[in-house]
Amino acid sequence: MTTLTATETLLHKGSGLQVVVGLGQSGLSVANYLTKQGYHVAVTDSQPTPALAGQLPAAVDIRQFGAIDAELLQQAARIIISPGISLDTDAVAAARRANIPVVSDIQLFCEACTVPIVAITGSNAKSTVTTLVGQMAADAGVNVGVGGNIGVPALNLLANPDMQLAVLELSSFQLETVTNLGAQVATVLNMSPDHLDRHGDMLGYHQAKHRIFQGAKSVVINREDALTRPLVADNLPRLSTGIHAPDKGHYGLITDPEGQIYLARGTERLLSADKLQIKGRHNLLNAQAALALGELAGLPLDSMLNTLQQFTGLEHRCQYVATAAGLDYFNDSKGTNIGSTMAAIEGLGAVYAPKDGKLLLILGGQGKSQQFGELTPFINKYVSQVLFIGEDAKQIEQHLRATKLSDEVALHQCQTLENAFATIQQVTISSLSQVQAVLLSPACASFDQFSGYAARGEHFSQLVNQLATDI
Ligand code: UMA
Ligand code: ADP
Repeated sequence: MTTLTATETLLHKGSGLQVVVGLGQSGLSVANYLTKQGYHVAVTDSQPTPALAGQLPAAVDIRQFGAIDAELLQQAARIIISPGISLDTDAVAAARRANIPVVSDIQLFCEACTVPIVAITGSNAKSTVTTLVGQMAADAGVNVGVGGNIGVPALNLLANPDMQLAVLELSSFQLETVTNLGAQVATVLNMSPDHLDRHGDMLGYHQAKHRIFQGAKSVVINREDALTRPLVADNLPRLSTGIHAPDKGHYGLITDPEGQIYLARGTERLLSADKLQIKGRHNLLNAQAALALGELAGLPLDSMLNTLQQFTGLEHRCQYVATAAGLDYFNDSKGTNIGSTMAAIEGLGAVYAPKDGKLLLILGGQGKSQQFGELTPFINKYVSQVLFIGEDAKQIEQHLRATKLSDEVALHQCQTLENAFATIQQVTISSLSQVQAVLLSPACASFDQFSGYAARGEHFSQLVNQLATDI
């Protein structure tokens, strides 16, 4: 971070009250950053005693907890809103009506960042691709900062004065208040319904995601998903990814006459798919996206291909847990929307189908206004048992029943993961059961029953491991 002159500090102090709304990880990073810059900072949060309040810098002298303080917001020169808080929240909406600017921590970051930014969003695969690009850069000897929605607030990256490249995972929540991000390379990896309860509809969600392209110097798009293409700035350098053989210079897949699949750039075969430790067609797309982003950020191809072969994937994403009583158990707790669950069913289903095996799928939690009937074709093809848990379980069952669900798929209401495990034992005991694998890929948020997807995945893995040791 550049050191401020006394004049700059004075200017910041005189530029009015900066109100931080929400004191989670990003709110704390903003309070730290702005107080160091000499701004007058206030913080407000709905919780009476936010857990991070004790870590606030002493210079933050206005702390309004227990409700988002509408009067405080009206006194703001600028509001910095946390991603988890909707712009429609009454106090925030009133401040916007009063023409008070509302930005996210990402806006402060891009205004202060002097190194190139690789900006990554999408409905799914953000963390996987962000981690891969970050690792590719580090392996190529670049001093890289990796942050954003992935769990490290972006502003914290500025503490590294030697950073040469910033790789940011960005959510639609973070992007909806960002203007002119100016990334070296930006991508929307894929688009499927998610967070519709917050954005209203697909259009609102799409508009928020596409703010990532504002001011971008180059872009990566997914040829199979028209919603990933920027609507403006058509003349920018762009690379594309896809499941078919690519045009010259672009990324794709080439299948040889023996059926062997290769990651390819134009006609050049880069790497045989079986050299990757991450599996499934969706991961071949993720690998391509990372290569394309890396290329546009100036990373060397050979080094990127080495990184790809070492990468074992992230926890809670189609992760094999154990085999118990002849069933393979997979934890895809990060499958929190229908797009990710489709990818998981298709990816794993294609592994068991040639062995006449079917999947048992555990679905449910908070449904975020999605249309679960879109899962039906995937369930009909690869799944014989669906177990429902969580708050929206009944509604999800209704959605599936309202579509052309095959009579061969059995549905069970279980409420909790514990009950689901009892049901698994009942329904798979028969020698007629075709189930060979159990997949937790809930297509829902977990907050009705867990502190987050990681806690849900860990609980699932504990239940599996208990089962494996009991047998
Ligand atoms: N709060 C209120 N009023 C409200 C809602 C929340 O005051 O109506 C307060 C809470 O009391 C809490 C604070 O806001 O004190 C939490 O803020 P936050 O929900 O924005 O969470 P942060 O801790 O700041 O974490 C955020 C991202 N969280 C969300 O977008 C929900 C983290 O992404 C991100 O890693 C972090 O910033 C650093 O950039 C998490 C996430 O779940 C992983 N993201 C969603 C997703 O991936 O689907 C978008
Ligand atoms: P995000 O950060 O966008 O949530 P993750 O990399 O954490 O993405 O993966 C989230 C979920 O999406 C996991 O269930 C994972 O298996 C699934 N997934 C990964 N890549 C893809 C893809 N290309 N398309 C659809 N789903 C995917």
